[in-house]
Amino acid sequence: MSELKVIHLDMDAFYAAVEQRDHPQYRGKPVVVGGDPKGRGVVSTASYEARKFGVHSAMSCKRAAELCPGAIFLPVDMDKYKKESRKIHYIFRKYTSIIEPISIDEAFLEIEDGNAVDIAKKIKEDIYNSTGLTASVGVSYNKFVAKLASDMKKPDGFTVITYDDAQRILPELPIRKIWGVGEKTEKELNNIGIFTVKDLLQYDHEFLLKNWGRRAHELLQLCQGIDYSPVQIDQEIKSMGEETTLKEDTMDLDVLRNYLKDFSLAISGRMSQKGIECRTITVKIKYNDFKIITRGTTLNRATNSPYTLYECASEILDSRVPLVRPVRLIGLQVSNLIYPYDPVQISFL
Ligand code: TTP
Ligand code: MG
Repeated sequence: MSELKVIHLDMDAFYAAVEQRDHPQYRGKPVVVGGDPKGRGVVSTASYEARKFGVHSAMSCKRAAELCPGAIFLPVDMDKYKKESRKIHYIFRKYTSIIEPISIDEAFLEIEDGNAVDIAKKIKEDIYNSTGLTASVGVSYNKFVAKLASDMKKPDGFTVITYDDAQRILPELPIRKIWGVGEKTEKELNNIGIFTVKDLLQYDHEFLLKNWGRRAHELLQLCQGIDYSPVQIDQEIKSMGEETTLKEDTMDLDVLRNYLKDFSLAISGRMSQKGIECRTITVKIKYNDFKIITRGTTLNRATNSPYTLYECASEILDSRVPLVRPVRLIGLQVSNLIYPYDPVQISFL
């Protein structure tokens, strides 16, 4: 169980690093990729120089420009990042067949034969030699600890955490570092006096299990460095969507369009985080008699732009959804998903 065999790799400031590689004049400077400084759009990522000013992913570009007035704003060049992502995934495949891609720049690898620490070093070097980009790498005995490791010395980090190291390191960590502890759970735990992993481990386990059930069990396991989740090869989802049952049934197109606008933004955010694009966009409507209709469009070119999603969705709503009765539910779904590291495209490298 404590054998070091899992590697987690995550590229550093991925989109910004690609731009700095391709434009030497931007190296060492605060670079923000995504949107523009006039306040349109959101930050996809920021170089480490810009992060010192507090700029981070998903922040509005307007806010980023306020925090870092000298920032260089660059548009997202998805095709370029996808090409790099494919190169990186191609490198992974030279070393192991057990790969779980997590996003455009991140993956778990399991090493069955050989020394995972040596192999991880080789992969990191190989990535740098073939792309000129740095990855932060963690090696450990399970996925959870390997990810903690890769995050520890970013950027350009290389961290190995053994089982004994984990027993020493984990108790000192803030509880937020544990998988599944988001803002909401962190608050709940803080409210009962739990701020660190040690606090949780020392808390009355019976109380936690009684009140939180399975969630507490999982949390206690992770806090002790236990994670049995396997590195899974085929984790690709086939579609993503959002839907809402309306507070009041409606036939008002503006109200329905507004939902589609929100859904487009939310889905596009989730797609761009994973570097996924879609070709099919589907609107779902449930009328107040519970009859459901779905109408979709397939595009020639894959996209993850919120504007394109919204344009297609509202076009479908306007022209292909008869408003014969009040609507009680509206949804938007994207499918025909294209993954950034899609192996069929390797021959184009
Ligand atoms: P991350 O790995 O989360 O971030 P990063 O590589 O830029 O920085 P680091 O790992 O060093 O902390 O995401 C990878 C890429 O995914 C990122 O370069 C841009 C894109 N992305 C978005 O477009 N929107 C987002 O909200 C996030 C988090 C990432
Ligand atoms: Mg990254």
